[in-house]
Amino acid sequence: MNSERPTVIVTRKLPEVVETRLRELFDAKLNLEDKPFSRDELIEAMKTAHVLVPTVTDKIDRSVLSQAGPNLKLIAQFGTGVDNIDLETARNRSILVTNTPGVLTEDTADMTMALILAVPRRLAEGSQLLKAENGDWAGWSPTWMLGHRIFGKRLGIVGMGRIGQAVARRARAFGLQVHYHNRRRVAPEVEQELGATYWDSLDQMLARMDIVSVNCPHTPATYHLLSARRLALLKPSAYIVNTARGEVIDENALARMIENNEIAGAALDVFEHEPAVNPKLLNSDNVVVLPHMGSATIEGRVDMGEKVIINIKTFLDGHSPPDRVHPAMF
Ligand code: 8YV
Repeated sequence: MNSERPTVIVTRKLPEVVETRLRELFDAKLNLEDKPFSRDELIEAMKTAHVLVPTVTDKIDRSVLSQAGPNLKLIAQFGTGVDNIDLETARNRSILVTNTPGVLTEDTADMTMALILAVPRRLAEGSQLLKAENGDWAGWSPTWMLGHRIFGKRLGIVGMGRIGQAVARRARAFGLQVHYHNRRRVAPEVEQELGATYWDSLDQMLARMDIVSVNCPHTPATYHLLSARRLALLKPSAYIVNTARGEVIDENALARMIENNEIAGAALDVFEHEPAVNPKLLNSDNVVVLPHMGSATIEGRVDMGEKVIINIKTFLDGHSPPDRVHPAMF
């Protein structure tokens, strides 16, 4: 170990340009094979690092944090969501937590829009069918593969933060009517720009939407926000899209509703017990599933890495890092 430079332990493989820079700046311990850390490996890293760079797949709970060594002063999360970290315990142990907000907003909103289109217009089904025909497609028919129109439908956005607003902007261009529920109503000029209607009552909004998009963070307050009771308020013709966190939806309840045709479909990029996915969701034609790809662009991942580096660098230089996470915000 180079004792002059702080030890920065990175739990997953990052884009090469990010790893190169981390190596230049710090005594960086990288995970070139990208094998997820076991709990013991994570604890070992917490004991030796000055800075830990974890991501969504690392569960940094109270008991892991309680074994952190005296050197660990910063957890610089590679990602915006920090629901894998016990923020209260980190604060009590004077360990600062930073994240990477902003740089993955547009990519995640693009993926959300793609999923809003995917199920009503049967994108995945059509592609699968054609590939299965293996060149023997019988040809077009006026009544084959009919889906549902997007234009003019009501989209209910749950969580009108950066990503929710970026989704609303796209949805408007597709002729969707934008509705939203948020802890706080957004500024009137933002509502006006987005043509968005605010619903104080999530229950009432859910009951009236054609498509619901989940775009809020997972926090203790949003865990199972879309509970079995709330999901039952949806119209049987409604679709649900989730690019936020699986835990916001009661996944078992949703899977049951899909199985019983109590909802028209779902498009899910995230799951409650990742990497496990409820098999009922995998076996349904009207569910599109993606393996947590919302921010998966090379540009986005490089920008996230750059943010991680800036957060570490400013902190180690004795300044306040730009993306500090305050437990009260979550
Ligand atoms: C990332 C995300 O892929 O940043 C987030 O919160 O959900 C994703 O877009 C991943 O979670 C990085 O931690």
